[in-house]
This record gives sequence, C-alpha cells and structure tokens, in this order.
Amino acid sequence: MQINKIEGTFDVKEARIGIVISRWNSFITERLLEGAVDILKRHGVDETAIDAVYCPGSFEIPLVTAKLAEKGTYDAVICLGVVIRGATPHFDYVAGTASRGISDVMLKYNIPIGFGLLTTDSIEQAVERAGTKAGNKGAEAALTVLEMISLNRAISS
Ligand code: DLZ
Repeated sequence: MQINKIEGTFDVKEARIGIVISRWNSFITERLLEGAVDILKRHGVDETAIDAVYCPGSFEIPLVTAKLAEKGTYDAVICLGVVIRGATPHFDYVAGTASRGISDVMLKYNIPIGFGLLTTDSIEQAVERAGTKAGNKGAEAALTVLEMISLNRAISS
C-alpha cells in the first residue's frame, strides 16, 4: 500500500508527565500510581520528570488536571481515581462528573490524558484492576499517554 501511515510508538523518553491521584480509596489509587510510574520509568521517562499531585477525591480530579494542563509544561497528564458503586450513594454524579470533566480538559487544552479512573461495582473489582488478576489500569493509562505523546509528535512533525 502507498498510504502514509502515522502512528505512535512507546519510545518517548523525553517527556514531562503530571499525575493527578485521588486520596479517596488511597490503598487502591497508590497501586495505580505504582503501576503508572513503573511503566513510565521502564520506557525511559526520568523519575524527576514525573509530578504526582494529590487531590481529595475523584470529583476534584478534573479541576486539578485543568490546572496542570493550563501550565503548558506537561506532555501528558494521567488521572488516577477509584469510585465504587456499592460504597458511593451518588456514584453516578462522582463518576460521571469526573469522567466528563477529564475528557473536557483533554479537548480544551489539547493534551493527552490517561484515563486511570476505576468505576467498579465493588472493592474486589477495584483491587482486581489495580495490580492483581485484571492487570493494572494505572499502568495501562501510562502506556496510553506514551503512545499519544508519540502520536502527537508524529502528527506535528
Ligand atoms: C464522597 C465520596 C464518596 C462517597 N465516594 C467516593 C469514591 O468512591 N471515590 C472517590 O474518588 N471519591 C469519593 N467521594 C469523594 C468525592 O470525590 C469528593 O472528594 C467529595 O464529595 C468532596 O467534594
């Protein structure tokens, strides 16, 4: 085929990454953080180029993400939070506001954002997605931003 194929790789190295992490359900969000940082480091991102900013809960993630994005100094932001339906009477508001807010920031500031917000029915399901049998969604979010940084650079070059 003669088409020009443009795609990202995971070979990014020089990148400044902001991570927004919710303290709510911190025993799980800290595992997501470990997964994200592990992936970034193993792909050559320097630890000193990673800032982790803590916020109270997932509801606050979009505001903090916007603050980081508007600085213009980060190549990407990774959002980490856990909203558990069974333990959260207003689950739909917290999860919906956080999800919509994160995607609004991504489009407003034109910056890749890794969506590491777990929305689960139970604590068990959240644990499964934070480094046990269903992988680590923080690590997956980190891989996604690496690919998106690379893709952005490829499109811009
Ligand atoms: C209040 C609340 C509840 C009940 N559940 C969760 C949750 O499962 N996950 C989460 O990240 N945050 C939760 N919060 C806190 C809200 O996100 C927010 O921090 C507070 O409502 C204060 O604005």
